[in-house]
Amino acid sequence: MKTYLALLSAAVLSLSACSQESPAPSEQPAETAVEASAAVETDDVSSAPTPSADAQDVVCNMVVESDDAMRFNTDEINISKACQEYTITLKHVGKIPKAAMGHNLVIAKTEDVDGIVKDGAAAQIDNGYLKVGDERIIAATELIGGGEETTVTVDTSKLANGEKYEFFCSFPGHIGLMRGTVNLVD
Ligand SMILES: [Cu+2]
Repeated sequence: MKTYLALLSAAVLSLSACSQESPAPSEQPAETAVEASAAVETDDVSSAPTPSADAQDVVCNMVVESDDAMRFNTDEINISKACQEYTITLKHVGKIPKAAMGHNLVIAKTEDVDGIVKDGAAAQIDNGYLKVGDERIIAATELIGGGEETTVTVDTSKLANGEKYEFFCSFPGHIGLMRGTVNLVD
């Protein structure tokens, strides 16, 4: 770039030298062009990639919808390893109240899902159908009904490479339709 600028400057100088008879205003556009090039080079340097700049490009949140048909609107959640925290907003776009069609979004290892759901059913609705203090749960939203929404933040340091994770709803009977995979991605 500097070589290019040097050449360009040389060209402008030689142009000026050879065109003494030309009216002065004709030199203006050429000089403006050089200044514009220099400005572009400065921008390039200031926007050079850094780790923090890359991290800002990563999306660390997602909205998941649930409905009166006992469905999530996605069957996978992809969490980037670059996210220290990942925020999931669960929306219930249906109309049926929590007591009859409540949904939550729970994340756990696949091997722990059945146990969490079983203990959750026994925990009753007041506890959001999750056993209090269940350490198998990596993250869980509260239980919501139609028209409501809630948010949970996932601490991604709790997710390990090579491990299988799922998200699901622990409302009794919902696991059959309301579960999907959680993938840790680059
Ligand atoms: Cu549900």
